[in-house]
Amino acid sequence: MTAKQQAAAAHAVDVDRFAVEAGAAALDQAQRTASPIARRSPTASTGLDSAYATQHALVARRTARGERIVGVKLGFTSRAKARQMGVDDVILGSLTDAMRIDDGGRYDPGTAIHPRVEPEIAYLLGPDGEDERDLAVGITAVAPALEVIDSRYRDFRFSLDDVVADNASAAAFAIGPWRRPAEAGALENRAVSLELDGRLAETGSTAAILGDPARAIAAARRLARRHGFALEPGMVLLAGAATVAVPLPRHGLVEAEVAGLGRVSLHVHAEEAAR
Ligand code: OOG
Ligand code: MG
Repeated sequence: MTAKQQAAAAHAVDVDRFAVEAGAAALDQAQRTASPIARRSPTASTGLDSAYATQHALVARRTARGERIVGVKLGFTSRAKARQMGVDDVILGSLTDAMRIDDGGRYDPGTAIHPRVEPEIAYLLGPDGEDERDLAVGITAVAPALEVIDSRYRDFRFSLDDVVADNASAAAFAIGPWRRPAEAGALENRAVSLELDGRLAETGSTAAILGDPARAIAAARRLARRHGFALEPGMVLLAGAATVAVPLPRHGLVEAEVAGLGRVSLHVHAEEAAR
């Protein structure tokens, strides 16, 4: 069995497949047409198991179209973010190659409904480690990152189940230069800034991410085991936002800096001809 099949087998949960597929189809359509939908109907099967099953079915639609899963993202590892969105639990979503923007590359906001951006830390996963007391175990590199999130729900409002089903609002991400963990040093309290066209939009600290972003690694492994994600060496882990998310402008330069780690940027530019 591949790691992926193992994760799926270990994770066979009893959910209403009809509700799961219907939810995934609606979210998929909302993302592809950049048109928001109402939150999941009150008659949809609810609960975290059903929400993760819906997310997996949603991502399976993308992989069936040729996208490849290249990593995972954590959501709500920062209290400020959780408070901003009115939820109180850490969640996991999948990242695909189609969501990846090169550092300094272009993002077309016209592909999203109401995109927001947030500064993050990215980890590159190595083989799973044995010693869980070592927070950074199984990590081969670390980098500053930008995440673009876009809820497929109207007004960017959702419950925890809703946002899990919606693949944790994942839309796009850019990763700055990778550094070896030993070279990067301890990351538990580094200044983080988010700039829009050179103007400071948000400042924060990596401490906002679970007190130390290295804790995100164990959190991701735990959620992955519990909810049927396969984590493989070479995958990216976005540890979660270090500040609240800010609305993405229609045009301009977005940059994040993590003190002593580096910078990452993306250019927001609408593809007028395509709209
Ligand atoms: C969910 C995604 C949260 C983070 O870094 O906390 C997230 C949302 O806020 O829509 O990506
Ligand atoms: Mg995020």
